[in-house]
Amino acid sequence: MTTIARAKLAPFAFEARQTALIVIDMQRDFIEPGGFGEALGSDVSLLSGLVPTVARLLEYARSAGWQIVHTRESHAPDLSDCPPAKRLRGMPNARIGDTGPMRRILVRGGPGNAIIDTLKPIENELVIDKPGKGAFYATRLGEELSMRGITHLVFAGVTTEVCVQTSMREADDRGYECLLIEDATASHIPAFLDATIAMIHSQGGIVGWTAPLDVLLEAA
Ligand code: TIU
Repeated sequence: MTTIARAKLAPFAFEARQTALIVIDMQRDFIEPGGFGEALGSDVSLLSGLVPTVARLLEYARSAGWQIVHTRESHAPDLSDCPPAKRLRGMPNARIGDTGPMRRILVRGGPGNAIIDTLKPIENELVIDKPGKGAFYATRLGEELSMRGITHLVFAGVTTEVCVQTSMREADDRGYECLLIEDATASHIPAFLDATIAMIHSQGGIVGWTAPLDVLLEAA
């Protein structure tokens, strides 16, 4: 059992073999220019500084024997899993399924949809393609975690207030104990990162715990 005594709002205790690291959407479509992030009008340069911290977290989680899960926000080439309410967000000439500098935006199998090289999945790691913001909606993630006896989830990735927070809330509703690594997540709007962390702490830690990476590493 490992206990992060300095997690907020309270100590976070977990067993490595029941813990999964969920790395949300560290894809070229969000981190690099020319993808979905930019199509939504966001400054993607605010996300690239995050990569070394996620890489350190991933390295630690692999060495500790946690289950590793990578998600990709992605859609089928025929967009049958992309409702108009989602497709019509963003700029009119750069929507999901349109062709951009990294080929079709947010379409499964394209170069822009791939996880960035530095964080590439390795053998025995799960890759979950998700058509929504949350990692549980319309995916097999819940079944994969329950088959492995996972009870504790540690979250990282982008963007904090959209796919990371939605996934953490979905996980909380499903009974997982959830920890967000504060400096292993980023937003195009820095104030939203701070607001998300504050929301997690509010009401007695309403949807889980948070801690910076160094606090996790010193406890381990
Ligand atoms: N819009 C935005 O900030 N994010 C997304 O649409 N997807 C994820 O957060 N992955």
